[in-house]
Amino acid sequence: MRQPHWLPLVGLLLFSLISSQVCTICEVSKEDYFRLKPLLNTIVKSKYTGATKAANVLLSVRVVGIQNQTLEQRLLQRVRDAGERKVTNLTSGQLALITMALGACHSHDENFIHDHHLISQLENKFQAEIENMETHDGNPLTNYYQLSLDVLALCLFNGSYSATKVAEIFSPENKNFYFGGQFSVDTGALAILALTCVKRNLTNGKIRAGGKDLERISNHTKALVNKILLERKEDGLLGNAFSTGNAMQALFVSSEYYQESEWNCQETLNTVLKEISQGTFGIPIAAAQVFPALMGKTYLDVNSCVPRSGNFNIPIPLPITVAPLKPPSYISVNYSVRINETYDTNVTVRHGSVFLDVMEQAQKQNKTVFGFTMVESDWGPYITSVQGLKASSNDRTYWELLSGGKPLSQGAGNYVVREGENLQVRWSKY
Ligand code: B12
Ligand SMILES: *[C@@H]1O[C@H](CO)[C@@H](O)[C@H](O)[C@H]1NC(C)=O
Ligand SMILES: *[C@@H]1O[C@H](CO)[C@@H](O)[C@H](O)[C@H]1NC(C)=O
Ligand SMILES: *[C@@H]1O[C@H](CO)[C@@H](O)[C@H](O)[C@H]1NC(C)=O
Ligand SMILES: *[C@@H]1O[C@H](CO)[C@@H](O)[C@H](O)[C@H]1NC(C)=O
Ligand SMILES: *[C@@H]1O[C@H](CO)[C@@H](O)[C@H](O)[C@H]1NC(C)=O
Ligand SMILES: *[C@@H]1O[C@H](CO)[C@@H](O)[C@H](O)[C@H]1NC(C)=O
Ligand SMILES: *[C@@H]1O[C@H](CO)[C@@H](O)[C@H](O)[C@H]1NC(C)=O
Ligand SMILES: *[C@@H]1O[C@H](CO)[C@@H](O)[C@H](O)[C@H]1NC(C)=O
Ligand SMILES: *[C@@H]1O[C@H](CO)[C@@H](O)[C@H](O)[C@H]1NC(C)=O
Repeated sequence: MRQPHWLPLVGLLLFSLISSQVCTICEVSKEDYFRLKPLLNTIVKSKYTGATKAANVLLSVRVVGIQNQTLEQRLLQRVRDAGERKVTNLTSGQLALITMALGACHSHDENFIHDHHLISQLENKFQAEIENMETHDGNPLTNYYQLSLDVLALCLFNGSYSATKVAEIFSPENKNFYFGGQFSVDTGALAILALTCVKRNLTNGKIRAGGKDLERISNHTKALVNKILLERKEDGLLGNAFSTGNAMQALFVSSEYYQESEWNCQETLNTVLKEISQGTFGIPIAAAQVFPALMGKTYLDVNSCVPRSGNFNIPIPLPITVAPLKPPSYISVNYSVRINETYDTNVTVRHGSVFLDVMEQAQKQNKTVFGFTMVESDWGPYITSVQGLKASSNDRTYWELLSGGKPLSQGAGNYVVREGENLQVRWSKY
């Protein structure tokens, strides 16, 4: 029996309809896996003390499919510790990351999520964020990056949340998408992942909602995608090197909202590979955040992991760089604290010192003027106060780090200072 001649056409039409829904993904080819080796080294060699850092890394390790039992057990131990003991002290986003890491890839730790009621605790923390917004001029307890993580985790692990509320708070004009007037690519990217998950669940018909929510969520996603594409730099980075991995994930899952000509994925990928070779992602959290996208994976894949074939451990001859033995040399920089007034000083530190060394040196000179406090975070030391003046989420205030008047894209613990530089910590509003 002959098939009607139009059948293949229907097939083609269906195929193109479906494939337009499917993500356009570029990923590192197998021959280039060796270029990811620095990321892997950073991840396996690090000591993990903080639970959320371990969670972020575990999430990536699982989503990417890195097979290393020793590493996974080490990370898991840290993450479980936090899930058992300190849940009340975690921020909402920290708990969301821990939940996603434990739940990723249907590991046995899913029972842990259930036994320790992590989902209902996350629902409460998300609720508390929203209540804080209602009482503090729209400011959440933490930030929208974390609210996005919350919605993502609740959506992926069948927690309850209101799609209407999500559609309401994630409006792209909301001030929480901006720091000092600048669109935060990381924040927008995580929001797109969260909104996409919610949208998929709405279209599945598994959760109830009006078509209005779906339409608003689609509109928000499209607007956020446009904002990310506007932050594309000449070399293809989206925002900066540290936001690019998150932004790639977002663009992978939202390809129905932009034209292929609007984003050259391969160019972005190549630039990220170049940044890897320059040591840009030298801290585990940075390596963990960029890794999934390079393998064409996103956080939405946590429930459908496929074990990796091919491995990153192709032995490659590492160039042996012998550091020349030089006597320690010193450099001096101009360091200032700006509140309403500016207090400056000339600080001398060893060559190769970081911003934090400068701050400590200045603090020794004059504790009243240059005294500061910090907390250890996943990205390193976060400066919380200078001259006793404390940063506050409720007031959207923080201590901004600058060099030559320009904000730095690294923290005090990682930014290496240079001779004659004008460094500043500035009391700022975001
Ligand atoms: C929100 C946010 C902020 C907020 C934090 C306050 C708040 N209300 O939440 C504000 C706007 C104040 C901020 C400030 C800075 N940030 Co910021 N921030 C973020 C963002 C978008 C989310 C962080 C988060 O909540 N993570 C999730 C939770 C679960 O993890 P967490 O570890 O508990 O989160 C805390 C820390 O991350 C800390 N934090 C936020 N930013 C930074 C930066 C550094 C260097 C450190 C050590 C800690 C830190 O605040 C979070 C909330 O308490 C990330 C994006 C990303 N990809 O991670 C950028 C990000 C971490 N920030 C970055 C930078 C560079 C800074 C600044 C150094 C900018 C500057 N020039 O001053 C300052 C920090 C200065 C200081 N005082 O030490 C970079 C770090 C890159 C790197 N290699 O180190 C990121 C990755 C953005 C980017 N793509 O460039 N940030
Ligand atoms: C696996 O992880 C452990 C612990 O982090 C590390 O010591 C080891 O070198 C890793 N193995 C490989 C093959 O990367
Ligand atoms: C939680 O935080 C409080 C106040 O910061 C502290 O006293 C308490 O020891 C912390 N609890 C845990 C389990 O870390
Ligand atoms: C969430 O619910 C869906 C459909 O009801 C189910 O297929 C899925 O396994 C559930 N996921 C988790 C993590 O419980
Ligand atoms: C919601 O969507 C996520 C991601 O597609 C999926 O893993 C989850 O099972 C869905 N939940 C429900 C209840 O459909
Ligand atoms: C979504 O966007 C379309 C086109 O810009 C607009 O007509 C529509 O009113 C928007 N829908 C909602 C619910 O905001
Ligand atoms: C040091 O920085 C402060 C604040 O930016 C500036 O006022 C001062 O002129 C600088 N000093 C020198 C020697 O450059
Ligand atoms: C800075 O000056 C303004 C205006 O005089 C004042 O309202 C504000 O409290 C001052 N800020 C600080 C941190 O001293
Ligand atoms: C800072 O101090 C060093 C050493 O005391 C000196 O060589 C340098 O000229 C000073 N720099 C400035 C800008 O005053
Ligand atoms: C610190 O600086 C302040 C303001 O310049 C000054 O009044 C104070 O005497 C200084 N303290 C020390 C210990 O040098």
